[in-house]
Amino acid sequence: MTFAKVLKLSPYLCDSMTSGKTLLQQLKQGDKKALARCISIVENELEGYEEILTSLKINQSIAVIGVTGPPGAGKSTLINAVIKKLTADNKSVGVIAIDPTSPFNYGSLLGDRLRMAEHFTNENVFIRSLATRSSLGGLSAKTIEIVDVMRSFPFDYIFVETVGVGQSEVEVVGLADTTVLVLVPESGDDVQAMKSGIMEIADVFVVNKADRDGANTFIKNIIQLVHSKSVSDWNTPVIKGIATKGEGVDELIEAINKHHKTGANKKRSYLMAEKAYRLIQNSRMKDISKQLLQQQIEKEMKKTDFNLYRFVKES
Ligand SMILES: Nc1nc2c(ncn2[C@@H]2O[C@H](COP(=O)(O)OP(=O)(O)OP(=O)(O)O)[C@@H](O)[C@H]2O)c(=O)[nH]1
Ligand SMILES: [Mg+2]
Repeated sequence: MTFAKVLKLSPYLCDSMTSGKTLLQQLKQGDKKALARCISIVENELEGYEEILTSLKINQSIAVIGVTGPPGAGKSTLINAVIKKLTADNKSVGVIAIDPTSPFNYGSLLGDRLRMAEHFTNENVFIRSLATRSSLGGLSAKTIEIVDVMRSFPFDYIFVETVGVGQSEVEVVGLADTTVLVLVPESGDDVQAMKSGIMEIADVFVVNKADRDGANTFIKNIIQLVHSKSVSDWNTPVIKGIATKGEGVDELIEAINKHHKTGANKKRSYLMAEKAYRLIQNSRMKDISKQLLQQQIEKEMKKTDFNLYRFVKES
């Protein structure tokens, strides 16, 4: 389908589109309205969404930074402080805050909005919340697609905030070039429990809320763990932060830039494969529902020669 058709068919595209320019051209040129429309089309799988995805001119050189960590660790506050510095330096920043599906985190969306609100009017900042649809609670195919739409816009940096609970912080690795893990002094027990997964996923550690008791001891422990686990030639920084005061923000930006220049490129094909795997999984499983399987199985089980493996093979 051509974009002329997309423009005609999609209810999300309005008349204000200037003639001759396609939505994707506008996206590439940094039109925020076009970006918002493309995201809506992709998010809601409206007419023409596959055409948008297959025609994207994805800029692989944009730094995509995953920011993860336990609920309330200060991820949004930190991103907020980083945006402040980057935009003062005339950089453009996109943020996707992935809403946790758990109702316990429901309030955080509103919180994020308020905390980041001061940037909503800044033309170099684009913030979007996204509901994950992944039933596993991890990285959803939708998130991958929307980050790629964002990558087709001339951002300098894209931040993806996810709440790291169990598996999900491991899965964010497949999405981001650089993964920042935000911990707080109280995270001690969590780190012990999740040690193996956590150490491998993070490219940069931030121990936030360093104004609290136990921060220095916790930082020392993290540094020890990081060094004992280090497998690559990337020297994983452990940054002491007080996001509410903007402390540690310069160091974080420096670490992100450094990692983007050195470490990130090495992971590129690995990350692509991770994303391809998830997208293929998503598209192949699209028509498969457990409910339907149960209905079919109930019918098949009435036959005396029912065999699950034959059933699967024939499905
Ligand atoms: N004392 C102290 N409080 C902080 C610091 N950074 C953030 N906070 C506070 O911690 C609370 C949670 O901060 P958020 O930025 O919403 O944390 P988050 O990790 O984004 O939270 P979720 O998105 O809900 O997981 C807020 O009340 C912040 O003001 C810090 O460095 N020191
Ligand atoms: Mg948040």
